[in-house]
Amino acid sequence: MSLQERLLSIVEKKKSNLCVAADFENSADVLRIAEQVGPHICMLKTHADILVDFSQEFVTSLQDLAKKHNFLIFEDRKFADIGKTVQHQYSAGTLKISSWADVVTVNVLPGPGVIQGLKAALSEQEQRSRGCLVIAEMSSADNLATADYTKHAVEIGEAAGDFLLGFICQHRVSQKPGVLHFTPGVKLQAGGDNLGQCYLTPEEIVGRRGCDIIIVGRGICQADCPASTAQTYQKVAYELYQKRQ
Ligand code: 5BU
Repeated sequence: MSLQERLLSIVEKKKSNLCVAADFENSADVLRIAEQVGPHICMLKTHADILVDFSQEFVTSLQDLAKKHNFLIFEDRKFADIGKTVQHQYSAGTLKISSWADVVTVNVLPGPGVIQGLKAALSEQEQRSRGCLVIAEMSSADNLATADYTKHAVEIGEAAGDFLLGFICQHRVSQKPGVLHFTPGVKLQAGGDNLGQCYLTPEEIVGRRGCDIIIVGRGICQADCPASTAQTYQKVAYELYQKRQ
């Protein structure tokens, strides 16, 4: 089963196109949220470089939760260097991301070599079970992803074959069959934070703009009850997604 097929089967089985962004400094908090929202998500997104106590034990516990609740692990690393450097950043260092993350994000500003660098870190078998999301657009105010940049990012992503799981974007950017659209900057109420983040609603993102997977961080993690809030996002987003199928 390809990674695309794996994700889509989780989406269908769990009736969830929700990815929760677990942005915490302590691994215990990431694990706690993963346990709470696990039944309601298709993916859990991490920023492992935020953690003050990253460890192999954390990775093992996260993988156990991913198995228990059936979700993919998505490290939002935003690789953005020459291929050779990215190859090492992906597989080596203290994080050894390629050993535990099913999915990673990549900025294609350096050109196609950045994706070749990621692939070079993996065996052929690993390449089939891992994938990348190319950042085609961002949710932050006044970002530099112009329409022209987005068009080129999509071309580079589409040329990556099966290693491309999809795009990070604010609207549907690719017509290629099987390519998925993942969108951060989502909250039940549109708005923003004080550092440039811009939020749109699931209705806008999934319903009108045709994106597939919503990525929600603070809207769920800072709620009084993350589990029931995740369930609300799950229900709203999946209904909109299903209506489109
Ligand atoms: P929030 O708490 O829902 O605002 O978190 C959004 C997450 O998505 C956070 O981890 C960001 O790093 C990530 N993100 C984003 O917000 N906007 C983007 O364009 C990209 C990633 Br790419």
